[in-house]
Amino acid sequence: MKLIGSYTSPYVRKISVMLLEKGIAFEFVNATPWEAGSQVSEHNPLGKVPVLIADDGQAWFDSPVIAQYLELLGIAPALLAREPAAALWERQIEAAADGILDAAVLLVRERLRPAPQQSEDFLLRQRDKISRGLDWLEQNLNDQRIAFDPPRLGAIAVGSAIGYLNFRRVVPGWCATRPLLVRMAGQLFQRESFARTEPPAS
Ligand SMILES: N[C@@H](CCC(=O)N[C@@H](CS)C(=O)NCC(=O)O)C(=O)O
Repeated sequence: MKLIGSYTSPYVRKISVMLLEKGIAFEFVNATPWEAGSQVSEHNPLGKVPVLIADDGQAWFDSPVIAQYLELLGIAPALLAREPAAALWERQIEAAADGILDAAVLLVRERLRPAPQQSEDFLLRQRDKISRGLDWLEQNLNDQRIAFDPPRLGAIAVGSAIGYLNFRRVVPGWCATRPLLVRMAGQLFQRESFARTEPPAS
């Protein structure tokens, strides 16, 4: 099995953590989708990472589909509940974490543009999505609706999202009012799977 991606991508991290938690051996193929001539679009027409190349040669994207594929292999531990409604809720948490990431990645890309070309409205819109998404996660942690010890898919997605917010300093101070998320992230980051997939210092 091959995972094509970059070490700084939080979506790739989510899949790497899943593979490590399940003890599935894989080859990591480092590819930066933003570079001209990147091989990523040969496997994913959308030109995005992660892409998983299964042992039968099938290329799978994007990360929620890859997550589902890995679960279908039936390798323990299961990271989605067997019960359909509980599994759907797990996917909802994943969608919230991925949505926070979508906004964070857009915000980071916008900030790379020359200052006069950056749109304050656009930046504000993304910050609002991140902030509301984090509040939603905090509330659901408070309601004990997010399992993270041991983590399942939702918690793995949340850990990957928080790791990216910290890594890119997207919304400094996010932790000041969200103690449950801070505690959850602290606990997740102690796991070997998260320690081994930390984004490189840049
Ligand atoms: N929804 C996709 C998002 C993946 C994504 O946006 N990956 C970024 C890297 S963090 C990427 O490859 N961007 C390249 C591009 O948008 O052209 C997933 O969950 O896999």
